[in-house]
Amino acid sequence: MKFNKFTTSLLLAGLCAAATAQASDDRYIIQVDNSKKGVVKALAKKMGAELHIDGDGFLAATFSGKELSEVKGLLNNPHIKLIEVDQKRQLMGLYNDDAGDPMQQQVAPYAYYQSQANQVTFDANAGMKVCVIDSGLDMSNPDFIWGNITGDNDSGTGNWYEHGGPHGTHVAGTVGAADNNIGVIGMAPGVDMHIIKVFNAEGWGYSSDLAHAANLCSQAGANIISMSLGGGGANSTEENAFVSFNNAGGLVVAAAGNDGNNVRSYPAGYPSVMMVGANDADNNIADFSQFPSCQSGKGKNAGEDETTCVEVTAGGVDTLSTYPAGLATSSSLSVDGTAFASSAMENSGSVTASVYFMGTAEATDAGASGKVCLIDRGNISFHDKVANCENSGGIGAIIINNEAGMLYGTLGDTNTTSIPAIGAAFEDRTALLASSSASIVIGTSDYGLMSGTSMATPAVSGIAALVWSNHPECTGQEIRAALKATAQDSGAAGKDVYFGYGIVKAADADAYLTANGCAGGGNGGDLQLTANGYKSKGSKYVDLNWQGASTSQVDIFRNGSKIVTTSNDNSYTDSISGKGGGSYTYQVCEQGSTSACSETQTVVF
Ligand SMILES: [Ca+2]
Ligand SMILES: [Ca+2]
Ligand SMILES: [Ca+2]
Repeated sequence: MKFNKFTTSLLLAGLCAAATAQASDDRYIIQVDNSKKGVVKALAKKMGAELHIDGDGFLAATFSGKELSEVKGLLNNPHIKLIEVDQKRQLMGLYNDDAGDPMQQQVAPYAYYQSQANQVTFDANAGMKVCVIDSGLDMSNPDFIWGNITGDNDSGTGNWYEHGGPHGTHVAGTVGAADNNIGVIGMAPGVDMHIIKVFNAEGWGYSSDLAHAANLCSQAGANIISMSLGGGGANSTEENAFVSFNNAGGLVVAAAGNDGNNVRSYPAGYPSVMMVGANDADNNIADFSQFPSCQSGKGKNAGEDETTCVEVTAGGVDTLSTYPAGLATSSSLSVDGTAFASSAMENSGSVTASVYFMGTAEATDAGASGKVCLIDRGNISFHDKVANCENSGGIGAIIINNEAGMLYGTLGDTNTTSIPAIGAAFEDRTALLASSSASIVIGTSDYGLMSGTSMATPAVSGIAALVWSNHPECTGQEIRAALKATAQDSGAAGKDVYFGYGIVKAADADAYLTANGCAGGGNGGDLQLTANGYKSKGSKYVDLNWQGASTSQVDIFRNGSKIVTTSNDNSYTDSISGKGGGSYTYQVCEQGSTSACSETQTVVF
């Protein structure tokens, strides 16, 4: 049932990847009183410096071949306040994680800013509750308000508050990690959550199915169900459970899947469930994010149905969130006293030594003995490079990417090495090769990175709770429509199969609901529906009449599921098989839309 690529990037990369700086060779900043700058400039030039910037209260200059201590010695002048390395900033994403170590301070993940969660205040008194159906939430992580969290145990998977792998803990943190002074921050910080543990490291273990889990969410009073899981087959029992949840005013969110193809996964593929894809920090689609077509039905019933494909996306590439305590791996790298971005590859430990460049390290090299090996990516496996370093007497390994960006990787399932090995960014290669000594630390953390539509899904669920908490009078389907109406178009212009409507934006959705009310401001504001039920010869019929739709065909929904796409001739008669009474809700929407719709009308037999 669950995606087999859930944990594509389970291994944690350096937590400060986006925040560290590179010291460029021999370039320094000199802080000096403006009135004395002329004197210092002359002195610096005399020492052979190449002046780059004559700034307000500072100079920036290159002193070729000279270290910081040498420059300080040369420029021994009372007017100089400070001399420091001129840090060269790396290219960053459009959105970045906060700088710092989440074990020491709170670090907001990039998606928090990308989705405007920082611009909307969560109303904890609105009664929002998110039900997370996943692998449990481990109580060892300190970044949750545990008094707001409940769950259901099951004999198949054990206690909900003990993890069955870090996935569920990571997902829950994205929804609702606390706003405090440590860890990360959820999209709806501290929101009430109900945890249903349906799988663990051994796989799917729940004694029943998602329909049962959905009912437990409903019994717990949840407004939102968040499912970072999925699989191939549709199942009417499951689908009915989600339709019922929606009809009671709820919202159901699920992951599109991580296979990078156009397969439609379930539960996300059900019309009742909002399908979420993943984007990165630069507003690009994740290469793993599935993109099923929006075509559904066969023959004359075939048509566009936007509820069967990706509706929106959120950040899901290298997402920083909570782990069971100590289960994440963190790394740090500094060379000649300057911190550089890194990613932990394998083996824990802390080493400091001179560096030795081994090229691509395709053979052992006695020169590496007692040193930290600097190794270029390419030609042979990461594992064999590290093994050649270790077999040469090397005590640590830094593998440098051979293309732009950070090198993320592991040494594989049959790792025979024991020395700490980290990845480094290609952009830092020159500086690393020019360095003399390096310190590598690989340790454990309570916070780490994962990638997947599994990470984008709780972002959308949390944003829905955040927005909804400010508009508690709205239904889940109205929140869903508002998130789509205000999503930022990305990728190909207009709605597309990768992004759906685009990247969710909390502040824009909040403003949209404030301006337009729960029904929104779409074309559907004018769509009026009446429904009249009657029985004839033992069968139930409902005459539907509507006005105000602008498309040539309309979609008709019964109990939250589309029953037909029919011509926009203002009337349709639905027939319901089966004896007995019952209550049925109807809605008419412009074709392919779930936002340009009439109000819901209910018929009771
Ligand atoms: Ca926190
Ligand atoms: Ca769907
Ligand atoms: Ca688009």
